[in-house]
Amino acid sequence: MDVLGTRLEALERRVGGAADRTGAEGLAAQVAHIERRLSKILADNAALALGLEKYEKLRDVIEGDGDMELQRRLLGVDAKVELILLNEDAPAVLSDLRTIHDLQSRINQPEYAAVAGLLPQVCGLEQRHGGQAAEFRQVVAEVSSLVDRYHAETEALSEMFIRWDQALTAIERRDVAYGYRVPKKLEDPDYSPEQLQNRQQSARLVCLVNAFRSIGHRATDLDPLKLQSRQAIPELDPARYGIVDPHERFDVNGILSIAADDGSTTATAAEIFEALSAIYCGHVAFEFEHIPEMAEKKWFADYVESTSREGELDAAKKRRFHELLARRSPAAPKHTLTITLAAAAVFDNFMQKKFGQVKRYGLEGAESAIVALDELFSLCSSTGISEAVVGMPHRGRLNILIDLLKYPARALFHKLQGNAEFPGGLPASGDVVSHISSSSSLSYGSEGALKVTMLPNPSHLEAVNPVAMGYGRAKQMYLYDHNTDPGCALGDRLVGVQLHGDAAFTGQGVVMETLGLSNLPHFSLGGTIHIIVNNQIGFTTPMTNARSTHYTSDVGKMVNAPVIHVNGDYPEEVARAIRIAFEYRKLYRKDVIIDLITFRRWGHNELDEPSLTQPRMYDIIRARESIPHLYERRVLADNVISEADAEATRASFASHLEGELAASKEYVPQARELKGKWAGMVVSTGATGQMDTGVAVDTLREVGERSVAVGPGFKVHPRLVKRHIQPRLKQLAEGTGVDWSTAESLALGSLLREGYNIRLCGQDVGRGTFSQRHAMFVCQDTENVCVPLNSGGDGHGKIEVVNSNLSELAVLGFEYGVSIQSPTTLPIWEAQFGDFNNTAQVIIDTYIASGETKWLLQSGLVMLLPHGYDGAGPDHSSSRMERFLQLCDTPMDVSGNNSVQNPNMHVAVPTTPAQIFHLLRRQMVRPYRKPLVVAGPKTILRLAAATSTLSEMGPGTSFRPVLPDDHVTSPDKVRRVVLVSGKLYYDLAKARIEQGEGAGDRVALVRVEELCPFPSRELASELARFPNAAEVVWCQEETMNAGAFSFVQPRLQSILPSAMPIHYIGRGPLAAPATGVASVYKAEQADIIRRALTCA
Ligand SMILES: Cc1ncc(C[n+]2csc(CCOP(=O)(O)OP(=O)(O)O)c2C)c(N)n1
Ligand SMILES: [Mg+2]
Repeated sequence: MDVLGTRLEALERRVGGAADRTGAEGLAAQVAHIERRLSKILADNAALALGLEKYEKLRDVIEGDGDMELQRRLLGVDAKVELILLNEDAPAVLSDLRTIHDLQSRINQPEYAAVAGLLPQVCGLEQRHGGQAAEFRQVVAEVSSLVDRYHAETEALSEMFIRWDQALTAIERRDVAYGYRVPKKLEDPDYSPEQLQNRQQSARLVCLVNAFRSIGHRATDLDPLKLQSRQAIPELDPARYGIVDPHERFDVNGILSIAADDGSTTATAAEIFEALSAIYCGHVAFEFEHIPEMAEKKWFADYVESTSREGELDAAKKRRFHELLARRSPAAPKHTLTITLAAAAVFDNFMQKKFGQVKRYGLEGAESAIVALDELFSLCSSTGISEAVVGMPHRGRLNILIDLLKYPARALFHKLQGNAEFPGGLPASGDVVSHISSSSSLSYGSEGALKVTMLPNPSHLEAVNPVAMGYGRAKQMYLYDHNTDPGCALGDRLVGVQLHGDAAFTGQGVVMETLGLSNLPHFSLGGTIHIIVNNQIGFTTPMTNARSTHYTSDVGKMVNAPVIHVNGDYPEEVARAIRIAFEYRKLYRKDVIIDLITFRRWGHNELDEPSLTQPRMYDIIRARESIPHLYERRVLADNVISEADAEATRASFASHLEGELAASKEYVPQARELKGKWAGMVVSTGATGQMDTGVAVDTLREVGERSVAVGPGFKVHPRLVKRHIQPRLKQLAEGTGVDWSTAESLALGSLLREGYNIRLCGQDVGRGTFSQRHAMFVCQDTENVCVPLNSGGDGHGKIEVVNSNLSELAVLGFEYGVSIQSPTTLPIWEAQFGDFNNTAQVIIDTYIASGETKWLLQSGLVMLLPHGYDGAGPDHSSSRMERFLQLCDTPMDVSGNNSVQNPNMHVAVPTTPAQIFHLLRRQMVRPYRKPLVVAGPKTILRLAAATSTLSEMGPGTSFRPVLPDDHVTSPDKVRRVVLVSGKLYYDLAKARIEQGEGAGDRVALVRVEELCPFPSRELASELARFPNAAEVVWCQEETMNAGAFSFVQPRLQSILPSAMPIHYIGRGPLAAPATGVASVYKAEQADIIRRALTCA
């Protein structure tokens, strides 16, 4: 065969092959395949129901177009993917789709259609002209070029489909339940081939640059006290890498981002060394080499190198870098810094003079922290962020509140004069000034306003961290749910800010736990900016004793957060550190840490004498100039301001403070307004009594059926179909035998139906520790997750089912943060076993139990704590309800007027499914929010005797704090009333039946289902049913020093006739909650039951 013939054959093969792969038919087949997969995702993912509607509408429009069948289908696919994108941040898929559209429409162009028709013509020409005709050559050339283009484009199309397919598979495999948000993922930029070649050729320089990037921070000037001296680091010596001639020229392209003004990338060894020292060993230092992602590391190095500060290189380069810096993020004008710092100094002096005996935990020595925040807030407002949520400790809090957050100084002075921070008549005890919170709207020039919320904090350092995260997340979810921009990614609108003390950051475990939440899908905020106000001391503890790590910030490396150390003496550098951190977070939506190295001018507080323990450190501190003065000298020298300006700034602020002090005498505190999302809520008085929390039975059936319904193609595990779904449907159909898990899902589903949102969080809560809940199903084919309760549609709330990481302290703090943010979200935290709540004790004591009393902040948080003695040993038996009861502020005497109680939290021990149904609903239906602690069930989750009917949850029903003994037919015969809480009731009831008539008739078993508030009226009326009862027994399976006994006894006594004794029947006192010996457990349990039922 001649050459042309061979070529023709090859052309034909290529056309055929390309058409097979991705020609019109192949394309249609692939589209159909992807359509099917998307339909499945849509059907499986109830959260997308809303979007589905939008898609249907869109399809109607496209269908009107008729003949463009393939395009219509592609558009349909596109719409579906966009729906996923509403919940799934996967812009790469969308951009692929756009490319597919482009390619596809080009393939549909007539020139491609002609390809097939041309080929026979070509063959005919060959036959007719024997391969000689010029016309023939021309046609072959045309066809050849067309086929080449077709081939190239179909190849690209084919690649698109592969990538797209992979992206879809990734989406399908993820937990796509409501609330899941994929962290922002960026392309991995690699070096160009030329850069790689340059790196190979200049390997010596690569080594030197790497050394500066990874350990340059050890050779920096970071310490304002110069206690830590600069170290000579051998690895930073160019000679070590064979770079000995300072004049040797290198091309830095792909090695170091210090291009000259004219774009030239060559520099001498000396210039490079100078640049590296300036960038990496100045007053700012970086740690980013530990970041595992190559792209992030590369970005970080490029950014800090190319935006390196003025004065480090020659004038031309300075101009270039200044321009770059200003373009990326406007530099803080010098005079702004001066005013802020001067204000801080004035405030501190003023406070010292007027309130010399007050512990302010002032910022002196770390004034740059204000600059840091100011720069951060101004960057936020210039980049579309509308909310900042700040968690911070005592240090400098008052300065920041007054100087930056517009907290009214008169309110502070009023409080400092010994007055309350809230109006009289409110159920609040207040808090110290170093825990004050605020919410203010800041505006920076013409940029949008930024709302800054500083949360109240307890004394327990760092405990606020997870609370601030939870609060921010709840706000963020609200912004998303009400956002019309589907492309809105995590962190676009809200930034988390945490300030830390150096000693606390290294010492407190909650820091590690909270950092551990930062990149988890249901917890992430899209990056928190951490600022460690590192004054190199914690109370009297020097850093050598405060941490085992080299840097204060080292714990941040557990989440691979980059760290920027900065010398607090240089406010402009501090602002630069913030800009870098801000840019990093903006791009990668992850946490970043600024280690702001400062000092503490006074003692731990202003009344302490620091020289008792740190005489040499304080010699240095006393001898040195303050940061505001230092900086003022610098800007005066630069002629940025005049001395008169500086004085005027100070005088004006001082006179403002004097005015505020005068106004504080007349200041009348305002109550925290229940507005916005809290509008309609009231401050509880305890007078609401029991509310109707029942729901129409038909509605319950509908909700119950929905709670186990999955889309077509979603393969639920057969065991669950048999043991969970079918029994639930049967219970709903029959209206009886409703078990715990069903009742719980009816409560949740009915609340969702009423528009409330729910966050159900804890370890393995989706399935449930005892494999009882199954709020989420996992497809056995794809591992896709489905939360059936989210398929409610318009007007329904959403449930975010959060299988948390193995943390209690941070996770509970997080959920508390959610609870104080939104009254329309029901946050439920479940401990794996009840006893694990004790690792979160700080959150319970300082927030849940006392938050409303201290700060008038309401919380509707529910804690579900599996509890009950079943021989599981000392730890898993008890949720330690005694500790919660001890924290309750309900009175000991609950007779008469005291029977109306308004305690700080509610503690319940429900024993029937209907009871948990009502408890959960009550949390939302009532017009105020109170924490609810539930000592929950384990063995009775599946106990036939512990089931309910649907009618017990129907209209007109409510939670019953006392369940009367309905089995007693002759109340007159009752000689002993046994009061009991929890599952022990079922053991007693069973044994009583076994005893038969006689002994059994003489004992009534009354269940106390809510311990706090103590149900005095309900109990009194139940006790009154037994006129011949001679004694009341409190029976519990917990040990005598635990359980509810010590809480119940005085309160019960206050409603009983004084002659009526209260007997205790239960285990004796024991240091451990329960025995670990099975036979001992059994004997004890039998003995308790025998004694409780034995009466004269
Ligand atoms: C959990 C906890 N433990 C102990 C304390 C007591 N305490 C209050 S401040 C402080 C020192 C804090 O040092 P650092 O974190 O460096 O902050 P700084 O006061 O130096 O700004 C200590 C030990 C506390 N408030 N919280
Ligand atoms: Mg400190």
